[in-house]
Amino acid sequence: MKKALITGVTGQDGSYLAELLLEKGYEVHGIKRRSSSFNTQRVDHIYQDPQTEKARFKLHYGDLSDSSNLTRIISEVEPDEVYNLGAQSHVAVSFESPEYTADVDGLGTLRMLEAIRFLGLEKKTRFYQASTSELYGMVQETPQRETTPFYPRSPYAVAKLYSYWITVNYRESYDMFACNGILFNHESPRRGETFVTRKITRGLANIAQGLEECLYMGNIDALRDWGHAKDYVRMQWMMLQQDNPEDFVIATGEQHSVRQFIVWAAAELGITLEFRGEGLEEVAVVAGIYGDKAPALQTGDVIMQIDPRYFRPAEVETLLGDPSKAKQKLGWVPEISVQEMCAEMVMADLDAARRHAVLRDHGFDMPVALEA
Ligand code: NDP
Ligand code: GDR
Repeated sequence: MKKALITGVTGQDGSYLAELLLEKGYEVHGIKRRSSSFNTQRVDHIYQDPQTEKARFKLHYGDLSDSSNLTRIISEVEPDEVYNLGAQSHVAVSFESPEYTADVDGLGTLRMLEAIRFLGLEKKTRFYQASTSELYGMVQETPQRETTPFYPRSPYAVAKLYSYWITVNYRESYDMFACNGILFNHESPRRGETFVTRKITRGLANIAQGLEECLYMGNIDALRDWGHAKDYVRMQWMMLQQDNPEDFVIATGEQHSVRQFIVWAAAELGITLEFRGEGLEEVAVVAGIYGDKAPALQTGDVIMQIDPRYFRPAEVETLLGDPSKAKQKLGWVPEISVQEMCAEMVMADLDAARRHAVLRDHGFDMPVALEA
């Protein structure tokens, strides 16, 4: 039985990847951080009682800032495959916590690679690094491919640039099977609530049910190449099954604006929108309502405003990936379209909002977390 170790197992990708590897018969080990509240919601459904002899899903406490902890876990598990998905993954937050982000997203990768080497596992353990389209930042070529020069635009992206190159360096220096997946944005109902797609689907679902009044957004003209996380974790696994380690761009090859995503999400709720005003004064107004998914709204309601708090000190305006290499060499093609993904996310958030609304209507005060 193959053994895999996933850092960031409690995150969006970690949870889908753990599911995929369990389905494939792996023994899956994950590193979770200690937190004062439960932080395993995304993997609770695959939790297995460690007392059970046959348990194939095992969690270890750990942190990418702690070398001795990582070395101990890797020495205990002796994994065939390591997926380094753990990170402070929010670009805007990286401007607020640049040093922590550099430590975890940059040096954390070095700690993992060095632990593998130090333990003499460099010929056994294959390593996947969660690299990112943010490396392209101020884009030098469109669409972006494996050979496009990098120009990072945030502390997050600069830290990930270090991780990209240290992964290449360990491959070249020690003949390790180490690969970078340069993944463009990918989303799902499990996406963190403060990333733009989830903020939109959750915010609009709450507004439709009368739990929130207005969505406050930053740069809605940003352009992204969005795919579904399920498709992208499949590719993470495929990259470690090749004969030789290589880096791959993973993207859909389609680009849309944040504004377009707002329109799609609203349409899933039966709301048509009209954008009025310009720049910081721009708002989205309800132009029509059909169906029964937005009982709290009326024509003319303002449901989105621009808030300069959500602008970043340096923005990545446009990203569009060219996944040709992944298609040609690995036969990978994304199966879920961005519109299907948006619909799935809206429906999941609408379900949650309806549950909240029922509790509210029966006198149970259940505050909805609003800070995004
Ligand atoms: P999430 O933010 O959903 O998950 C990040 C995971 O990393 C969580 O499990 C988190 O733990 C964990 N983590 C955070 N800090 C530490 C730390 N100090 N030590 C150990 N673990 C830590 O991210 P995604 O699942 O979306 O992304 C996975 C990886 O892929 C990340 O590295 C991200 O930067 C990268 N990436 C993501 C893309 C995307 O569009 N989703 C695109 C390209 C790259 P906790 O749950 O406790 O917070
Ligand atoms: P990104 O994702 O920065 O691309 O990083 P995010 O969803 O945060 O932003 C995408 C774009 O939307 C604009 N935007 C807003 N973003 C947020 N979060 N909140 C807002 O209110 C808002 N308004 C507009 C942003 O300015 C940006 O242009 C994600 C993360 O998953 C990284 O870890 C990963 O490496 C990259 O995708 C690829």
